[in-house]
Amino acid sequence: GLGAASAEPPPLEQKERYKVGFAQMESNNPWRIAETKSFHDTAESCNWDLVATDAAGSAAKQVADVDSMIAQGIDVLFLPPREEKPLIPAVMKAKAAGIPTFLVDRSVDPAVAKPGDHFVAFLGSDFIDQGKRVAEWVIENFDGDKGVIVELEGTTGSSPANDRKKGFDDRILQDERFEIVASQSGDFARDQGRQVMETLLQAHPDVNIVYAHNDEMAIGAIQALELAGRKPGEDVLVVSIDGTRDALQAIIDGKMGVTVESSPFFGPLACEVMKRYAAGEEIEHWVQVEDRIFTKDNAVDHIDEAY
Ligand code: GZL
Repeated sequence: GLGAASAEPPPLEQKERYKVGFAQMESNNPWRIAETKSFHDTAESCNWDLVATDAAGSAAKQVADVDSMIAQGIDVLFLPPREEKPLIPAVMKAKAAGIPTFLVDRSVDPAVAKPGDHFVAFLGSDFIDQGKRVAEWVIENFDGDKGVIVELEGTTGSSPANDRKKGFDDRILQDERFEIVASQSGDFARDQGRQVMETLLQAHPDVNIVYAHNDEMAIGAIQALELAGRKPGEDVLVVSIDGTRDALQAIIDGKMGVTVESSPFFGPLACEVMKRYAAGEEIEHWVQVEDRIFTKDNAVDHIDEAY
């Protein structure tokens, strides 16, 4: 079978140096690049010999990359699974190989793979809460009597896309002023966000709120809206998640209303949790990251630390 029957994740013995696998999914946006840099920047201070791969947007290649790391003999695996289901085999193979795995920034289908069993823990944000907080900001700050919403979804099948949709939709639809007239994936990418926004704008010229699951797509949507003669921040409200530099600048420029932080800087947290685990400590199944909210009131205070 794929994995040992034991309900415990494999142990991690304390060592001078650790051979650490980091199987990144892609590097096509500032968020991903900042996350990867965070792991490289942490390696020396955490005594890691880092084995880092990049799957260029392919879940299948990400699985293959994990296979090759297992073959090379890593001590521990940090995995940001691109999509909830296709990355399950990678988690199961690492467990079968006796390699403790930490899921970072995204998770896998909880019906199949469990923290404290198939992997040690998930390190990341509460994506449902992020979506809910964006909705609450819209409810609070949208002053029209009818909100016509276009939603730009993240990567299909990824946990942030699933949960940011659930969190936002469930909360916003509690207020009868709002209607979601279209919801389509832009794969968390700026240019796809722009293209999808162009298409949806044709179909829904009365749109006055755009909810993007990440800032890259929000920036793309702003480009599409301006190309069509709309005035983001005046006749259409753009809201999103991440806290990238370009989004904070758009907020300062009055083109974007809010972004809820979803920090990419996982290196230090990964180091701390790995060392606690190696020391034999019980690790909580979800090592949750707290997210700040950035609006016109505080965007300028945080732009220097943004990426
Ligand atoms: C969130 C992460 C998401 C970011 C996007 O932890 O998985 O993936 O919000 C990125 O910008 O593409």
